Amino acid sequence: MPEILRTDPNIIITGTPGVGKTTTAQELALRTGLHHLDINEVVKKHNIGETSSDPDDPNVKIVDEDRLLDCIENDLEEGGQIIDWHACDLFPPSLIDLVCVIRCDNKVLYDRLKKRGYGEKKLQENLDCEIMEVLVQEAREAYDEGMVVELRSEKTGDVDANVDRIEEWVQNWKKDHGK
Ligand code: DAT
Repeated sequence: MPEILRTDPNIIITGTPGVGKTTTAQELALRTGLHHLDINEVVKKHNIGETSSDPDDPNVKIVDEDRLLDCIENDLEEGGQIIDWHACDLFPPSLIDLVCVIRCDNKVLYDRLKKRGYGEKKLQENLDCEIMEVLVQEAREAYDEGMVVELRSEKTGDVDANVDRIEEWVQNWKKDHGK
């Protein structure tokens, strides 16, 4: 196995819009000191994607993936990035250490997306995405089985419990890699 030079791991937090990626990533960043790399913000900052014209939908739709990777490659090589995005298979596996797919019950997700002001069509598309386990499959196809974990985020306490788990994993990763 090639030696890993980064001193902190790179973690992907992915899942259907509304499942709780950003909430989890922000809390994890606070607790671990790792950097919350919000890909929506990167895309907007570098103007490398199409954003929705709907002000209630902060998610970026179509992204120039090559340019995105150019923008974040140095950060990934340095390590310690918590990548927050609703897609995951574009990030090179050699630069990724853990993939967390956040999951949410569809009734709960419906209420969250409704609160965000999503219209019926967009709401249904996202609920279908969650039911069909699109992100779980994408993650399992792109990364080694042992790197992918599913975490449910439905109740308030779930965020803390999930972050506890990932924080412990980060500590173990550092020990295992002599960091
Ligand atoms: P995402 O980044 O996946 O789009 P988010 O972190 O913005 O999702 O969360 C969507 C909404 O749901 C937001 O109002 C916070 C809330 N939320 C997320 N996880 C939760 C949980 N485990 N319990 C209660 N509310 C949660």
